[in-house]
Amino acid sequence: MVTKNVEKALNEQIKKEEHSSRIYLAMASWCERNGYPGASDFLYAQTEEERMHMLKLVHYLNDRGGNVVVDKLDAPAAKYKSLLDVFQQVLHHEEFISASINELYAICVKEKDFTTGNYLQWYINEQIEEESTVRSILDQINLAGTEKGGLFHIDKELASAAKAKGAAPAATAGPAA
Ligand code: OFO
Repeated sequence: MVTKNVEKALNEQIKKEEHSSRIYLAMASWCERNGYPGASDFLYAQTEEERMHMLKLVHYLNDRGGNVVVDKLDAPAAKYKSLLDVFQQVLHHEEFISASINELYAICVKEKDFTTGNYLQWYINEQIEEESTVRSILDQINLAGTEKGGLFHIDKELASAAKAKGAAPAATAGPAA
């Protein structure tokens, strides 16, 4: 059984992971409408990944005898100034999530719940990887500046990165026949 404090903190993280999924959905949609199909595919794939992060915690909390709360969520921003703005916000959000997971880990240590602390190690490693990926995307966007050819190239790279994640291209994705 998890303690009440760990249950509460896990539920807060579940909410944040689901919210991350919605934030990236709004960004993916903006990119799709604004001529960045590769960035769009990348962010749609990220939407799915965040949902998976949320579901992993839901299953874990249920397995440990806790009660999952499916809470209401705020609407994410719908407009962005540029591709740079989108990825700056992604980094800002991922840093917020990393801090939140660290805080959750600290609660587990305080409550002597080393099983949950151990489980969270996967999330800690995932955050290191995600932050580093977003930082290198931002470096490339900053290098390209407003140069159209550079941004076009970055978008192509993001399409390949999305493909590597196993995402279907947004332009061709549709309901199964
Ligand atoms: Fe990258 O956020 Fe989930 O964990």
